[in-house]
Amino acid sequence: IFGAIAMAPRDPILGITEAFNADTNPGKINLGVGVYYDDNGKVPLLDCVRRAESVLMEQPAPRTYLPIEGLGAYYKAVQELVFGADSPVIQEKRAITVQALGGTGALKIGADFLKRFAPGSDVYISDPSWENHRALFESAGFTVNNYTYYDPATHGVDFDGMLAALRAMPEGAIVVLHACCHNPTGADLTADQWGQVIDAVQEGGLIPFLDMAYQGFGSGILEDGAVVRRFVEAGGPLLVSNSFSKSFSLYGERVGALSVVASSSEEAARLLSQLKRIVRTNYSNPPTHGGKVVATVLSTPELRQLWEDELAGMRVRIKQMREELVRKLAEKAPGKDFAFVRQQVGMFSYSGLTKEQVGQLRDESIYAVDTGRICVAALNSKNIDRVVDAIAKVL
Ligand code: PLP
Ligand code: TYF
Repeated sequence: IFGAIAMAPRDPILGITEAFNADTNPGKINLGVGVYYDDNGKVPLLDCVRRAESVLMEQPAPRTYLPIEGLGAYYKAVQELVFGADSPVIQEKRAITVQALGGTGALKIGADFLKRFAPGSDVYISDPSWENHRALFESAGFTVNNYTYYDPATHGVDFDGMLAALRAMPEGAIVVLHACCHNPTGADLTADQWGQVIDAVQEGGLIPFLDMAYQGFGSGILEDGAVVRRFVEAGGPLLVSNSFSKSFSLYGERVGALSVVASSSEEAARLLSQLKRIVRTNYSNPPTHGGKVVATVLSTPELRQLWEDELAGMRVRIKQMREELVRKLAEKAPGKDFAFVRQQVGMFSYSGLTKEQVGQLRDESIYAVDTGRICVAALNSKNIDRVVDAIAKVL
């Protein structure tokens, strides 16, 4: 019965890591996967996480099942982070949040929920978007379309094109928007452009699904979350997936959440009951450790401050690497303008390198995505010169 099953395609990004791991060159550099590395090229274990874990170790607790929707202290802390502590949707009990298996798990619960209650809608994702968005919504049963987003000529957003695409979407369409730090391009909307997007979503009767995997990596925790609050103020249905994989450097613990905003507390209770049904039939209830760590950090003032400082440290280091990359490339590859890298935000940059050039970099054991996406957060003071020299050579 399994004899005719074909080999599935590899994940293009995680496949790069496989190739990187197999490379025996000690000088190899992985700019492929979206993971934050510190200046020593290591994935950090944040101090706030280490300290929260020792607090938890001092109070060993039995591992019973968590509630289906997750740890109460966790989803409450997530709501305050995502919507703002003084948000009316929290006070009015119109926001519901379920703990999820990372941002991916949150998207999947949201996708299954929408397929059940908006089965005729199509999903629209940015062109380009995170590789997994399309596959994930398709596997939930949706037809997935692209909306215009990136303009290779400016290395920024084709905003007129995006707005036209939003206005052409049928009523009830589900539009997936990157709340901040767009993956893969690094090109974000301005505050004014967000206002126009919100208007178009409202006027078109679209269902916005904000994916926030990088809160705190752009301009700050509050600044990056501002778009969520603006959507809330505008009213209407809203889904938000968020992830702590990057902001807590807790990739393997799978900590994220899905939040849904309802029009009343009574509607919220019904939505929560349906989300719980989806969770129950998928994995029953989420794991404890990551949720406890994040809840402990977010609800302990001292650890919370430490987290905010450590997150700011990651954000600032990425910005420094952008500056360095632009400055060094201007020296080594004069005549090629990389100033746009400074305008891009978050972990990634669409560098403009072609597939052939990415292939040539790989011959030097420098790994990037075929689309030219590089993870700026994988650059450091020790490897940047080698990267710059190699890019200058392939240009
Ligand atoms: N959404 C976007 C835009 C991402 O870049 C990522 C990357 O990791 C995710 C969701 C998934 O997050 P997680 O690793 O927490 O599942
Ligand atoms: O875009 C990235 O590199 C990160 C990590 O299937 C990632 O979001 C990549 C692919 C994938 C899961 C995570």
